Amino acid sequence: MEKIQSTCNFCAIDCNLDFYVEDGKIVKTIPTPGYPVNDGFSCIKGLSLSKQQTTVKPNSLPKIRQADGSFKEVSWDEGFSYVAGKLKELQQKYGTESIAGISTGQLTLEEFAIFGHVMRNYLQTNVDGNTRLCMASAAVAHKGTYGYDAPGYTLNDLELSDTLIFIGSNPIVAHPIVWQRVRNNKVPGHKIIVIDPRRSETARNADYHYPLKWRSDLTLFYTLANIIIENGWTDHDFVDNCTEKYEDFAKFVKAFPIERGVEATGLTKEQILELANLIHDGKRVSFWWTMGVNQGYEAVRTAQSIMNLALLTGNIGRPGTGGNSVTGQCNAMGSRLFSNTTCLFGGADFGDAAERKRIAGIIGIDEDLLAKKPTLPYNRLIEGINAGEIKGLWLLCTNPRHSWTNNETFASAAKKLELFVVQDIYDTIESAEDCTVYFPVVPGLKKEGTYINLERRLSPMRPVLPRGENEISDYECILGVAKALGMGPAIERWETPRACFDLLREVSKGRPCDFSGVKWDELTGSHGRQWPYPEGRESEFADEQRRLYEDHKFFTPSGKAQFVFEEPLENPYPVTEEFPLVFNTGRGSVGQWHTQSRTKEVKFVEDVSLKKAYLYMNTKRAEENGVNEGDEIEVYSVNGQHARFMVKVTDNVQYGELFAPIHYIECNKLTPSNYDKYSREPNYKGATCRFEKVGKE
Ligand SMILES: Nc1nc2c(c(=O)[nH]1)N[C@H]1C(S)=C(S)[C@@H](COP(=O)(O)OP(=O)(O)OC[C@H]3O[C@@H](n4cnc5c(=O)[nH]c(N)nc54)[C@H](O)[C@@H]3O)O[C@H]1N2
Ligand SMILES: Nc1nc2c(c(=O)[nH]1)N[C@H]1C(S)=C(S)[C@@H](COP(=O)(O)OP(=O)(O)OC[C@H]3O[C@@H](n4cnc5c(=O)[nH]c(N)nc54)[C@H](O)[C@@H]3O)O[C@H]1N2
Ligand code: SF4
Ligand SMILES: [Mo]
Repeated sequence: MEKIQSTCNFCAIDCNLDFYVEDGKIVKTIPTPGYPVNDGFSCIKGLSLSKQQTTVKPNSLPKIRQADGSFKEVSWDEGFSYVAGKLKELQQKYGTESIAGISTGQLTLEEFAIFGHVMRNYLQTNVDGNTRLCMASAAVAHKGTYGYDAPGYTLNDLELSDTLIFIGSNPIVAHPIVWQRVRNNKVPGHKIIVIDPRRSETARNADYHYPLKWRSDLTLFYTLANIIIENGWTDHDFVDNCTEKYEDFAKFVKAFPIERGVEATGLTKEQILELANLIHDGKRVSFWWTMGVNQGYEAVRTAQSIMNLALLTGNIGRPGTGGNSVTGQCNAMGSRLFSNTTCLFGGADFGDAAERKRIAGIIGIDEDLLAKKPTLPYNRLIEGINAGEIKGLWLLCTNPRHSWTNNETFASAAKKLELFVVQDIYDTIESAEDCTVYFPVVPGLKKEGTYINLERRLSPMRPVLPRGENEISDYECILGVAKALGMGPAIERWETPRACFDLLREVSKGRPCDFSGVKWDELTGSHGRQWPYPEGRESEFADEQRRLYEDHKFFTPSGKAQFVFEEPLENPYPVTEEFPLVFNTGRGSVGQWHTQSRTKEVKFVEDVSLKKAYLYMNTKRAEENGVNEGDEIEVYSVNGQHARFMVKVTDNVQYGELFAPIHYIECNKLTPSNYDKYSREPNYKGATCRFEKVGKE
């Protein structure tokens, strides 16, 4: 029996697992003991990865749609030439930007780098990723406050903090290992605080829960800042030496007296004061935010208002502190820096002349062939397809027919495309229904590459299972199309994931994310490596759990962190008489993953979760409307759509909200086409709605 260590490619924890393989089959999976992230633990999703052995069809070939609507199976070479030919033809006929790509934070570093190279550099067009649906707000917020998209914490900080504040974050369901680490916390009297309108699983297990009104976080955090400043609780030593714009910020938050906070959040004066005192009393306060913050109409400023509190109280760069964003997908951190979509490889702006020259030299192309501007954001791509401006789309490792906000807009777009390539491990996903080409690639268990987890740790994916006939990876598939496009010398240095990894190592040199000291072979079977890890200085960075900002130097030109703030906006979807309820959305259970294409990989999920869409309704609301557990309701959204759900009655949601798990396509039928203005991330948790009970047949 052979033991192969690899990385779980579901969530951003990037647990490492030891797969025991016999005769080409996984016979046992054990979370890697001693791995600094998950040390012998994992959740059910990682333990169930071996089910891909049976759920993913072996030896599949590409399929091309024929004139009569049927599919014809073709060889990989035919598939590559067909797609390459069509991409070029569309560009010639309709213009360079008439084709686009949508990528993901669930591929390896090497896979989205080569995709970004082919589509953004060589074909000079737009590629966005599902990272836009998830981490874009955090990325923009980090850049503004810290000067670079660099969350500074290490997971150890969860064990070292005396005051842990989770904001719009439900780790018990979404990041079980984060919760495991919280439970390992031995600091005497440490406090767990949750800020979430819903009494989420995490809120139910916390010491304090502040059930504020939806989208009122920004006003709450400015109010808290005002209380802290007025009471003289500012850490002046830190603020004076390490930050800029404090005076302006202090002046600005004067307009947020406690009454304003009470009015906006629905919390009492006593609750807000209690929270301010908890922050002040803590010696090591850490703030952790996730999608309840990132997915709003003023998400970037809200994320920054959290970082402002950390700066104000000097809770950064020390053990157990930080204004910390928790990442969602296994490699969202990698895609933010290396997908060539919103920044050059390694994080610089597209206009940075010195970086352009350096990067072009490393990857072996003419400088002019590097992408010249950030990609159009996701919503502009979908709008562009619906407007008939974009005619070709290459979609990989994401399922927007289900996950995109106001998802009927994707359904109509998919029907308008002349070329619609879907590259996935399951041809049954909703997005593949209207595709014109389907590329079946192998799952993570059969490929190699690198992931970067939420605390900046590079982690290896290594092939666990042998490949069958015709089985190729995403990397090889993209490379195949690249060659068929005639990229010639422009793709010569990209022959394998390992070669690509070496290019990216070189590219990262001198950047904040410098991982030039991480070698492919050394990463195999290792404890992973957090960036930065510069070549030649390995001994300085030998510690396995490192945090940034310990030296109090940030990545802004002045080296100081910035207070960034702005007057809160009007909610674009306030509750009204017509739409009196908030339509809150999020993760339903530990075993369910996003659009559920991979749920078949997870043990027990099929048995314990409902096949049909459901949502949660407050007990009082249900009683008033004569709705019982198991009844069906039709929900009418402010976006003009309606959909049917089964009701679960609970006191864990507020009277004014419905909570719909995202794992059913009905959920995003009802979410709005509305975005944060800086990050263009969808306001996924912000729709309003009304409902009617459906008579039982
Ligand atoms: N089992 C499982 N785990 C997952 C995933 C999965 O699909 N399944 N997906 C992964 C991914 S990609 C991501 S991004 C993460 C997401 O992880 P989380 O962000 O933790 O999960 P969500 O349930 O989307 O949202 C968290 C909370 O935000 C709250 N919320 C809604 N509106 C507001 C508001 O206005 N203010 C505040 N403060 N809170 C609000 C919701 O009530 C919800 O409890 O999970 C990752 N882990
Ligand atoms: N209302 C609402 N909507 C949301 C959210 C929310 O909180 N509320 N959250 C948003 C967030 S944070 C996210 S991250 C998105 C997620 O949305 P999606 O990315 O659309 O969801 P997934 O189901 O993870 O899709 C991944 C796809 O990749 C395929 N796949 C798996 N492994 C491989 C591989 O190795 N190669 C290839 N080519 N394919 C593979 C899977 O079969 C699946 O079809 O949803 C967003 N949508
Ligand atoms: S889904 Fe996340 S927590 Fe669960 S095993 Fe995978 S990486 Fe670990
Ligand atoms: Mo996500």
